[in-house]
Amino acid sequence: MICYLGLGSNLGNRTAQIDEAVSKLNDLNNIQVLKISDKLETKPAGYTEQPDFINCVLEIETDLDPEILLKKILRIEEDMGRKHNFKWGPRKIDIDILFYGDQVITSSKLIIPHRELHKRKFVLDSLVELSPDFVHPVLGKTIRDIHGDLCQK
Ligand code: PH2
Ligand code: MG
Ligand code: MG
Repeated sequence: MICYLGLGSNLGNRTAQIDEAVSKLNDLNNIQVLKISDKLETKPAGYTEQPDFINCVLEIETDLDPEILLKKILRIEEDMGRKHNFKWGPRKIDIDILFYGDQVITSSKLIIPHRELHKRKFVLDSLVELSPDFVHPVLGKTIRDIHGDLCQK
């Protein structure tokens, strides 16, 4: 399955932590990192009283089920010293599943596609670089069009 992951960091050595997360993901047996977007420095969205982020998006190939993929991701976030203090607060590393192929998943643990991605320029700027023709399975629009809509607002 082709999946897209959003990575972000706004505490500590942000770029090094993004790189470390990419290699930890790629080191897992069932994940191959296929593409890495440019790393962008971005202003915090949502809760704005926190440092700027470094963000990027990965395209990966995996045969892990979404719940297992999530467990592996949470394990990497924990290993890298992320403290789950408060929603949308500062963090050393955040790894979000943006898309899991064209699957739509709404469980108590997992919502895919990521709920906020179509509103977040920092995600769409990187997604459009990797995969402009990818169709959002809920909105039925390409990343190019969603990005274009957001930039016009
Ligand atoms: N993540 C958030 C909240 N706000 N803003 C930016 N620029 N980048 C992020 O990764 C980010 C954010 C919650 O996960
Ligand atoms: Mg996030
Ligand atoms: Mg997260």
